[in-house]
Amino acid sequence: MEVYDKVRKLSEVHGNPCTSKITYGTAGFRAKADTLDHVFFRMGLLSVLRSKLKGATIGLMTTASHNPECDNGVKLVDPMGEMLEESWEPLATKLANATNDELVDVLQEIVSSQKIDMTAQASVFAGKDTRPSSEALGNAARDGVMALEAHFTDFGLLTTPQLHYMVVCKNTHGKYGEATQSGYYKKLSEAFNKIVAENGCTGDLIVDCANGVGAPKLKELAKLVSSNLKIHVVNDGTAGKLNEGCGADFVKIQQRAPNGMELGANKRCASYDGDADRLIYFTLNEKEQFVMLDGDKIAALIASIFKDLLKEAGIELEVGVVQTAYANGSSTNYLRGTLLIPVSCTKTGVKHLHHRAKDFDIGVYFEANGHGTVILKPEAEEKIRESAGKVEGVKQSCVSTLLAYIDMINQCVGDAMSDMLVVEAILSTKKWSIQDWATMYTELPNRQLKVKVADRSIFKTVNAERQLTSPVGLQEEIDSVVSKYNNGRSFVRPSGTEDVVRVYAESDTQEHADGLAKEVESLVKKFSK
Ligand code: NG1
Ligand code: ZN
Repeated sequence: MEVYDKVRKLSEVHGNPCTSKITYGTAGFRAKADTLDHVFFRMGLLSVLRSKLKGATIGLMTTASHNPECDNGVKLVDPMGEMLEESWEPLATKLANATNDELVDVLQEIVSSQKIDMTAQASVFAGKDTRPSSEALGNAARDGVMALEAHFTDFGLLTTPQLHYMVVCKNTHGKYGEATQSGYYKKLSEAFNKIVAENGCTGDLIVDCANGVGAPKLKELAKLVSSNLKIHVVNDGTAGKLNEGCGADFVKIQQRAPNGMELGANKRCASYDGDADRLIYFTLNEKEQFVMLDGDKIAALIASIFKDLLKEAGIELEVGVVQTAYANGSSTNYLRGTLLIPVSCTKTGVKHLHHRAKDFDIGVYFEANGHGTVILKPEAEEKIRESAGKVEGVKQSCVSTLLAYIDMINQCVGDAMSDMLVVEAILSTKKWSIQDWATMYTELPNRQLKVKVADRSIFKTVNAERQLTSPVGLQEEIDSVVSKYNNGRSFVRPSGTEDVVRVYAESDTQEHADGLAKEVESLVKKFSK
């Protein structure tokens, strides 16, 4: 049977009910799970076209990250572990929304506009999170891949960053590592153990896995680092619901501990999100107050260790940090003013941060919500590797520590497990408690709100999403409200993943940050009518 006939036949099984339009956004497609069957089938098809075009393996991840359990989503991973190239997002949207009758025409249109050789080989790697709907949706994607007669490798349950890792390992023919789960755990744990064994056991760490896929995966990793770090997994999916009252997003937004966790002064606690690509730390201080260490603080910790190690090793490379507008103002000031590290600001969405981080020899990028990693220019990595054979003594040990950090980092994408080991290793080398880390700088109190509006597309932003150009007149009113607050800063942007407008506000006290957020929320409502 001709492949397009196969597509037609299977598209009857995975038909588009044409009840709503869906858009490929920052996090791929995300919606209620029971509306997505045809979308998954079609993303299976699209991943094959992309694979044929690139002559490389493409990743397909089934997850809706921190969204509620009833949602699901799909995103494609490009050959070097990056998010799907932006120019393909409209193609994905068009294919997902085509009627059943239009499907093959749209597919052929993509083949001809992208000049895809349909006789080329194709391979797709798939992974999924623990949502009840993930299995069936993953199978719909598999049907799409099979319809176009491509090679399909199903890894089953994986964290999002693990899938990115597998794709890169495969496409670099093992140079980045072995494309297996055991290869992943081995690479990370060996690097961690190497650094930490010299400094002694770092004690206990309690990790809330959001009742998601991070739980079984972290339990595997924990076994391999147990002599140097005691990891206790809570919210492991055996009792609670995914992302309900737990997980990195809950902790960050609610600014409080997740369910199922007992805090204590100086006790190290952390939360992952539902697909384990975000990481947030928290603890209680001596006054029993909740203290959160978010993506900004993780970035500051990692950037500082890289800067120190490079200096001690006598290697000249520039370390820079990339943030978004959600970064706390104190973190930006601390990085620039105290650590003397350059900071760039981009639009929300990791693909923007990842791209900008390439401007630096060593680019540390994190969203405040705990999603981020470190990337090195190949020349920078080479320079560090080369210096290993040329220096001695303390310098030599700094270079070998740097190389261990490089092995521990998942350069493909933000990775909660990898970032967590990096943080733990740094605390161990610096002999810092979580409280020492927390006092690197003090955050300005802040508040994030979601506002439901009739049409969020009327909100248009510029200047890395820090200012609005539409609705006309709203920005001026926000500016005027902000000017009344000490250290006030606030901005408004439409969410790319939820049907809401987000308001962010910070000021000198929590009361003021809350007040500013409320005032801006009222303005948003006023201009949405
Ligand atoms: P939106 O919904 O566009 O704000 C959220 C996060 C992003 C990013 C994406 C993808 C915030 C404020 N926004 O995007 O940083 O992580 O989800 O999951 O945290
Ligand atoms: Zn996530």
